[in-house]
Amino acid sequence: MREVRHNVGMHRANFLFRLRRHAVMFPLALLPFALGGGCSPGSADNSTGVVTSPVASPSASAPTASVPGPAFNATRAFADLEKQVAFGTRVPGTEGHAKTRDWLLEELNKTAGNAKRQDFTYKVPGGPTLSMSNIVARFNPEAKTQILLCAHWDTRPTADQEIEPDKQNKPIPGANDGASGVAVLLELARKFAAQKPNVGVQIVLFDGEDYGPTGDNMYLGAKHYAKNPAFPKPDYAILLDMIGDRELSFQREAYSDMQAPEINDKVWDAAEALGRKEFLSGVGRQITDDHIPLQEAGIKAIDLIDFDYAPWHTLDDTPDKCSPASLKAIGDVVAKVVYEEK
Ligand code: 1BN
Ligand code: ZN
Repeated sequence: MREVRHNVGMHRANFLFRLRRHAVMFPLALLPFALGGGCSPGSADNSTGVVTSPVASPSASAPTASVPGPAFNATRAFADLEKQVAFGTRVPGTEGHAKTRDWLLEELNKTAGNAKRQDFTYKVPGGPTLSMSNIVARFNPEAKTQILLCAHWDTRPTADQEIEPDKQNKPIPGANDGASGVAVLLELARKFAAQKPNVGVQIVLFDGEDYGPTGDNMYLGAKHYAKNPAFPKPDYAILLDMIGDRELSFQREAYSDMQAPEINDKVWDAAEALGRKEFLSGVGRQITDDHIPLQEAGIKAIDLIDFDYAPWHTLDDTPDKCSPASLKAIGDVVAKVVYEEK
């Protein structure tokens, strides 16, 4: 069994040790709830307002070949990834952080129309008190079924996986680790605004996920949200983290599969129906992430994460390591799950 918890000393060579392609079984009792530690372009039928995106389905077991709703615009999503990186590093207390926060609020207001900042502070042990903000917005508040979609928007202050000591204290660009999940959610919000799903969608962009250096000072926005939810308890939550890798492929995250296997099933079934080969069978590593505080608050929560990413927590986590196709793979699968809920 492999567990991935934050470890400043974890060497990149160690990180690159790839065991993740193998399925691993985890006994439920071992769930550690302690936080210390090829799609063609879409076609539009303007008479009905319904737009579908045909998807190539190479798998023989792929009966469904369309994604409900307007086409996921991968070019626009990737531009949103690049825009976040262009703001600079999104470390709490920096100019890039404040500018990105304001832009996220503005962008989500264009689609949901009700975006809000959920401000909170975090006192760094022996250091300053930092101002942080989760950004929240929702679609269909009146719907009975509610789904929470989330990602973190902050970036790590220290490139602790760099080999050269001089680089280890510098902040990471966070193209994949930070900007990718947010980019997908901003584009999904445009879809939901253009064609309403049957269910309610709560979008929460968490701050302070990657502050660190250890688990005690990470997942800060998710911990705050779990104690101070802006919206009623959702039926389930899907977290997107590090899903922009241009070589995207990942298994079910292990803690997700222990606490909410049926939600993983929904996602992997949608991926299979779309012929999405990025979604591998089997269960991978245990990764502590923003879904854990949600799980601890009693919300069924899964993390879609491709942790097999060589530039993780280095200065090389830049847009060229990511791709529009990867954002679309995730966006299409999550859209299918959301639009097919009743
Ligand atoms: C994900 C992206 N995480 C940090 N940046 C959470 C994590 C923490 C993943 C420790 C692996 C180890
Ligand atoms: Zn990180």
